[in-house]
Amino acid sequence: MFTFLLLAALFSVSLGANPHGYSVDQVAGLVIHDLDSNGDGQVSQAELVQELFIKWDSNNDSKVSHEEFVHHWVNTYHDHPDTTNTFFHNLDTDHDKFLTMTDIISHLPELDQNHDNHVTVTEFNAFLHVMHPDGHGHVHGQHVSVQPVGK
Ligand SMILES: *[C@@H]1O[C@H](CO)[C@@H](O)[C@H](O)[C@H]1NC(C)=O
Ligand SMILES: [Ca+2]
Ligand SMILES: [Ca+2]
Ligand SMILES: [Ca+2]
Repeated sequence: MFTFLLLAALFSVSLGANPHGYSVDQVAGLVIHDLDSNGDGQVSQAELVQELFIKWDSNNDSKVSHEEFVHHWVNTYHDHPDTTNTFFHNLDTDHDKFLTMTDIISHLPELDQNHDNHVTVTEFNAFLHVMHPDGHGHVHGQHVSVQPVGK
């Protein structure tokens, strides 16, 4: 049993997979549940902004730093720190090491594919599969290309 656990731990570290064994689909469900403050099963832009820039912003500078993001994501969703680093890098479209409204706006076409100002579980799931290294949508060493809105 111990050997099995040790091997399982080594295996998951080498793959950068979630140490608790959560799949990307499961994490997407957990994230939506946390972001959906009014419980209608969808995440509005207001709910997304409130969660990120109030709850995840430990030093209250209205930006989510790399450290704030990794700390919150790893603690809440039990993801591997290396995987989370890559995920943050993919989310940080302008590569300033902060998640700001600029990054969120650039992801909106993918997050909210039918443009109704809400992100459904299905939409978030698809988004996470593109952005998250365990979703197999990311080729190592390449950035996922996203077209910013209004530029
Ligand atoms: C940030 O704001 C929250 C809520 O207003 C407060 O509890 C917390 O102490 C603040 N943190 C810092 C570092 O200012
Ligand atoms: Ca909601
Ligand atoms: Ca901050
Ligand atoms: Ca940024």
